[in-house]
Parts: sequence; C-alpha cells; structure tokens
Amino acid sequence: AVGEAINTDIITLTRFLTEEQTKHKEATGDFTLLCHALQFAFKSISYYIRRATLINVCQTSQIIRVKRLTVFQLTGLAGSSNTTGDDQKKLDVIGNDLFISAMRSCGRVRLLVSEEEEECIIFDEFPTARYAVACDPIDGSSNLDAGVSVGTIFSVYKLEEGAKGTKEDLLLPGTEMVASGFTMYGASAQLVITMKGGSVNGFTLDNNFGEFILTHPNMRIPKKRAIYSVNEGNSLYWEEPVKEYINGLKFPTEEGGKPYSARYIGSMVADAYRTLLYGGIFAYPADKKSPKGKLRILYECAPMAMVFENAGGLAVNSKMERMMEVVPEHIHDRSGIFLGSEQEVQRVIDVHKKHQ
Ligand code: AHM
Ligand code: MG
Repeated sequence: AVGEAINTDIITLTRFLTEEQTKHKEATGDFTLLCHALQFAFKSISYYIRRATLINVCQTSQIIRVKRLTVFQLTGLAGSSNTTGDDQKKLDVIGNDLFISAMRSCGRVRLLVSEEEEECIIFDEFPTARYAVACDPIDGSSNLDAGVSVGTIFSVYKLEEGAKGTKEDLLLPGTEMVASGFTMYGASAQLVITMKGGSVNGFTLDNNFGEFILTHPNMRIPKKRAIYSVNEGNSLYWEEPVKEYINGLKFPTEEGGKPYSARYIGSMVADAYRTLLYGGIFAYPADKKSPKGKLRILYECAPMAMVFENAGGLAVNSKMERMMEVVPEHIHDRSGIFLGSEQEVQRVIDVHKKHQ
C-alpha cells in the first residue's frame, strides 16, 4: 500500500537462533540444529491444526464429498492407508508423530519424553547425541473440537557427560533445562522461548513468509494484576489455604478493595500466554482428589516455570517450593502449580505460610 512502512530487517527465529549461537564461542551448533527441528515441528503442527478446523467445518455443513477428500489427504499424508476417513488419525496422534519425527531426524536428541508416549523414546541410532527433550505435543487437546487454542510445550535438557541414555537421565530439576517454551495455535501461532539465564522472547508465525517473526522481544510479566485463572469446579477438593486464598481474591476484606477477574480457558498454553502478557496468576493446585496435582512436571510445569521466572514472575508447587527445583520421581510425574506475577504468587505463598 502507498506509504506503508516495510520492515526490511525482520528478525526471524532462524536469524535469532544464529545470533544466539554466535554469542557462545564454545557452541558446536548442535543446539541450534535441535531448535530448527523444534521450529519445524511447531510449523507443521500448526498447519495440521488449521486444516483440521477445515474438516470440522466440512463435517458440520455435511459436505460429505469434501469431507472425505480432506480426511483422506490428512491421513494419507500422515501415513495411513485408510481411505474412508473412519479411523482418521486424531490430531494429538498426528502432533505427537510430527514432533517425534522432527526430534529423531535432527540427530541431536538422545531421549524424548512425550505426554502421548508411556515410555521414554530412546534414539539408539544417535548414541552420542547430547540432548534430551520433553514435550506435550498438543496441550489442551480436550478443547480441540471447539476450536479453542491449544499448543505445544517443550523443555530441552543437556545430558551429563557419561549419561547412560536411559529414562532416569531425565529425572532432573527444571534448573537443569537449557531451554524451554511453548507455542499457542490461536488466531495466529505464537511461540514463546527462553534459554537458561536468558530473556523470554515471543515470535508470531507469519503464514505468508512461513517464518516465526520476533514480535515480543524481552517479555516481562507485570508485577501484579487482578486476574486469577483456576478450575473452580475443583474447589470442593481444595485444601484450606487454597480456599482461603481464592476467597480472598473474590471477597476482598480491605476497605474499597475490588474483587479479581476470573479467566479460565482450560488450555494451559492459552491461560499461561494471557497471564504472561497481562499478569495475574494461573493455578492448578494439588487437592484432596489429586494429591499430586494434574499437570506434569517435565513437559508442563517445569518449562512454564522457567518461562515465568525468566520473564520476572514466579512459579511454585503446592508445597510452596520453587517449581524449578522440583525433581520428578518418574517421567510422567505430576505437581500442583501456581505461576504468574511476582506479587500474586507471593500472596499465595503468604497465605500458605500462615497455615503451616
Ligand atoms: P492435556 O495435556 O491432556 O491437554 O491436559 C492438560 C490441560 C491443561 O492444558 C489445562 O491447564 C488443564 O489440563 C485443564 O484441566 P481441567 O479441565 O481439569 O481444568
Ligand atoms: Mg497437557
């Protein structure tokens, strides 16, 4: 358009990763290659989620011919010979397969834990690969059919010299992560990524370029904000401190105090992304029904905790321990979690301290 200012010096994720690598003199390029594979996984998962939305539209308007065609293409591409569309591969399976394939083919990953896989995947074809990855390929998948945002959560660990290449190598605290982040496939695909000791950067997938563009450099979470995000349907099972804390937000006792706003999407990536941008708190506490909590440490709690801490926020478990220091007992271990703005999480900690 006339007068449109065109940025001819765009920072793509590819460029960002190259610049990060040159900052580390000792870097071999392995980590950068692994990140390129992650990038491809995000782009392809994002693509199939968009196509699936198309299938849903076709189904509801009952354009059977189009539906068949689309379903066939989707399963065909994913490697199934089924042509009727009857047992169409579910999107979470496709997301999982895309992620595994990307991690395997980059040749830099020794171990991979996925929410969708009971066992840890060991890439024996790359015995000297030095990285381990944990992922939830499509988090929030119960929301998929409604077209609500879902995303991928990931954490990257560098294996110790002499690691045996078994799943026990991954029973590490979050402080051992070299990188973590998540994507959110919403109106656009967003990627939030952080490296150990670094800042948090947000990228937006430009579908025309097919590139993630740096749109949110150095993200900082506001110190406080009156928004809370929790599944209140579980309140019957909550422990006393959690009840007291949430009630305190809804029924402020101080003179002229305003109640907090409630926001709960039920898709951690979306609730976390909003919390990161606007501030507030996201919680999935451990409770009487689920004493270990619901969310998984390796690929939900720890990577989110690193993002929030590096953005200036806080993250703790239900024992009010620093989430980053929690060591999982097994690869799919769970934890209660509170994460968000520094002052909001501090308030949770204070209420819990009172009860000790
Ligand atoms: P999933 O990995 O099976 O999708 O489950 C994780 C999801 C999170 O995205 C979300 O925060 C939480 O489960 C919602 O749980 P609930 O429906 O119990 O509120
Ligand atoms: Mg999940």
